[in-house]
Parts: sequence; structure tokens; C-alpha cells
Amino acid sequence: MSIDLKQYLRPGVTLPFCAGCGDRILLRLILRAIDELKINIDDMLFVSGIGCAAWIPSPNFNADTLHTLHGRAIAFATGAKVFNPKLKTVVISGDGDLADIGGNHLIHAARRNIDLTVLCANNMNYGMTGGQVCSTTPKGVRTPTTPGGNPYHPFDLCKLVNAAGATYVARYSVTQPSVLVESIKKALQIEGFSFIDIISPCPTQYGRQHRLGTPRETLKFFENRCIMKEDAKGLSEEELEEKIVTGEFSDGGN
Ligand SMILES: Cc1ncc(C[n+]2csc(CCOP(=O)(O)OP(=O)(O)O)c2C)c(N)n1
Ligand SMILES: [Mg+2]
Repeated sequence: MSIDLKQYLRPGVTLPFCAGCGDRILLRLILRAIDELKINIDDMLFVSGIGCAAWIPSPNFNADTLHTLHGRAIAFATGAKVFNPKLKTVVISGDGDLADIGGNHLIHAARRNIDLTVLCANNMNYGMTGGQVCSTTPKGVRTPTTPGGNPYHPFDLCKLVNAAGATYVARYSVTQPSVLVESIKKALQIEGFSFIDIISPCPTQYGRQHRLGTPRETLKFFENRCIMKEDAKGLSEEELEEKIVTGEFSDGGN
């Protein structure tokens, strides 16, 4: 379904994303979910930290937006939500912002099951500052700060947030637009902490460093890696090594 994006965008903004950036696709899918739910965007608050993904809502959404300090989006969002519990409060930020510098806020907000929707645009690196390694970078991957390959296992953000106590936890990729929109709609409606780990490919840093080719080829690379958890069931550990398992990992009891 195509929607008139303009009604949700602040007049005069120019989207800052590189060619083929997953965040540009994600921006559109978030607005599509809001449009399909018919939520009044004026009843919402969008909070982001620092990084490319943090530019998704701010300054682009024609709504209340808080563009906060690096790693502190969830802390600001919690404050706003506590002050005004009626506010539909949505955090949209990057993997580094939410899980590295903001990691403690993430797990404790999940533990307290605060009524926030957190959309994590996961490009598996610090895109804005040059593609450095972060806690979601796969093991072995070369980055400017791990020229010999990342020696560490990445966080599985869904397992982390699930274990901490979140109500709704899912992972989808921007290359799976229909299921991702449905998941965002669900996350927006669920009471309690809802979290989606959204694979949002970065052709400029991750794609270039791994010679994944053009932006289109980078998207294709991730599209081919994603597998729905139902289809992953019969696969061996070896077969799953190169895969990104997507689906719902906690469905809020629905
Ligand atoms: C306190 C502080 N430390 C470090 C930085 C530098 N910095 C800006 S964005 C960023 C990483 C953002 O990564 P991520 O959240 O994954 O966003 P992306 O650009 O990948 O979308 C870093 C380290 C900063 N702005 N402030
Ligand atoms: Mg990132």
C-alpha cells in the first residue's frame, strides 16, 4: 500500500540517508504502520539518541520529537512517559546507541517493563562515525577498529531484552516489509515494553567494508540471510551460522 508520506513529514526537510540505507526504508515502514493504525501522530512522542538511525524521527517526523544524548534515548523517553502516561512514546535509534552506550537503560527499561515501544535500527556497526565495531557486529567481521576481525560474539538483542523481562520482542529486517509493518503495529498497541530488533543494512560502511557491492546488492545480501524462525527449525547449527533468524520471540501473550 502506498501512503502519502508528506502528511507525516515536517515541511522542508530533506531526508539525510545515503543511497540504499535501510533507515530510509524503515522511516517509511514506521509511518505506514502509524497510518494503518490510524493513530493521531500528535498523540505520539518520538525519542532518539545519536547516530544515523536517530535521524529517522528527528527532524523528519511532523510530530513531537526529542533528539537526545548518545545512549540516553530510553532514559528521556521514560521520563516523558512517567510524566504523561497517555503519551504513546516511541524510541527509534541505532544498535550502538541503544545496546552499547545505552545498554543499561535498555535492559532496565525492559526489566521494569516500562510502556515504551523501542525500534532498534540494527546495521551491526557505528554507521555515522565510520563503521566501527559494536556489540551487534558479527564475530570475525572486519571493521576499522577490528582490522583482524571482530574477536567477540555479538549480542542477540532479542534474547537479551527477552531475558530482561520485555513484553513483546521481535526481529525483522527492512527487507521483510509486510511482516515488519505488522510487527510495528503490534508493538505500538501492546502495553508494556515492546522491542523490535530491525535489521537495517548500511551500504556505505558495512556494505563497502565487506565488498557487498551496490546498495541494491547489499540489501539483497541481507534479504538472503534472513529466515523466519519457523523455517529455521529443522536447520543445523552450521546451516544457521550465516542466517539471521527473524520472527516474534515474545508475543505479549497474544
Ligand atoms: C558520548 C558520546 N560518545 C560517542 C559519540 C560518537 N558517536 C556518535 S554516533 C555513534 C555511534 C552510533 O551508532 P548507532 O547507534 O549504531 O547508529 P548508526 O549511525 O549506526 O545508525 C558514536 C560512537 C557521541 N556522539 N557521544
Ligand atoms: Mg548502528
